[in-house]
Amino acid sequence: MLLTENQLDEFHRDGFILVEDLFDAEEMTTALNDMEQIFYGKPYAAYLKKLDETGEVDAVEPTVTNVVAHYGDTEYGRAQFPTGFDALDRLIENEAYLNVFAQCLGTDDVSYCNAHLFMRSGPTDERCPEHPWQGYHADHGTNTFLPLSHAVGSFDYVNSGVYLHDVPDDCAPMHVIPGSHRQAADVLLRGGLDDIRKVPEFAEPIPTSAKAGSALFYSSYLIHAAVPFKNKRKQRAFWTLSMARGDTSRWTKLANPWSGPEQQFFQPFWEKTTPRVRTLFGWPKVGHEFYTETTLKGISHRFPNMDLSPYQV
Ligand SMILES: O=C(O)CCC(=O)C(=O)O
Ligand SMILES: [Fe+2]
Repeated sequence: MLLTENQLDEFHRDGFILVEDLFDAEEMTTALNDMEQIFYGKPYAAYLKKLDETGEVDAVEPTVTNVVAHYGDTEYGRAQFPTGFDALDRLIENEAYLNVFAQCLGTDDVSYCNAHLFMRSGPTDERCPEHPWQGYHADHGTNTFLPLSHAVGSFDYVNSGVYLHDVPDDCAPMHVIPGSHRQAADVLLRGGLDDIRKVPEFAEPIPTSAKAGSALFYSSYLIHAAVPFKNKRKQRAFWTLSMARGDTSRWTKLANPWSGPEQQFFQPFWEKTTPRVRTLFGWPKVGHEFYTETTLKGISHRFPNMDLSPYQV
C-alpha cells in the first residue's frame, strides 16, 4: 500500500496524516494484550477490577534507570524497543507501514531514531496540562540537538503512532495544529508556546481520533499536545516509531541500538527481523558489496541465529 498523491499533499500541507487499515485487527489485539502485560502485569480489565475493588491502583509510567537515554522500563517489562514481545516488535516489519514512512520522508534511505510503547492510562494519567491552551510543543528535541528550521522535508524527521485499539474522542486523542510544522521555528523563537491563544497564526487544534490498525504520521516540527481523558476508565496504547532521512542520520537519532547495554536486546531482534528492517539501523542493503564470504562468516559468528541466505553472494 502507498499513500495517494492527495494524501501525500495533505501530509506536506498539514504536517501529519492519519492512515487507516495499515495493520489488521487481530494483530492489534495480540499486540495490545502484550502491551498490557508490560504495563500492568495483567490485562487492563483485571487492573480496572482491582481499582474498583480497592479504590486504588499504582501508576504505570515506565521509569528511566539506564544511563542511555531511552523510555525505560515498567515494573513488568521493557517499554523501549525492542521489547522482546514479537507481536509488538514485529510491527516494524509491516511493508505497507514502511512504504508510507518512506513516502512521508521522501526517500527510501530511511534511518531508525527511536521506538517505544506509549501508554496513557486513564485512572492515573497525569500527562496533560490544566488548560486546553497549554502543553503545546514539538517533539523534535527527542532525537536531535539541532533547533527547528524552515527546512521542512529535510531537517525535520517523522514520528508515528500505531493505534492498537480504537481511540475515539473520549480516549485522549493527541491534538495537533494543522500546518504548524511550517510555523513552529518562528513561533518558538518569538517566545514560546505557553498559551496558543497568543499565536494568532495557528489553526484550531484537532483531535487525532482513529480506529484500531490506523497509524498517525507527523513531522517532528508539528505542534501538538496531550488532552485529558473524558472517560478516565479508558487507556490509550500506542506503539510509536520515529525515523529520519539517511542523510540526516548522523545528527538525528538516539544512539541506544549500538550501545553496550542495548545490544542484548538488539542482537536477538536483528537476528530475527527482515533485511529491510535491518537497513533502518544502518545495515547495508541486500546486494551491497559489503557482503562477501568473509563478512558473512564474521556476521554469523556475532549473530549466530541470523538467516544470512538473502545476503549470500
Ligand atoms: O499523549 C499525547 O496525546 C501527546 C503526548 C506528547 O505529546 C508527548 O509525550 O510528547
Ligand atoms: Fe509530544
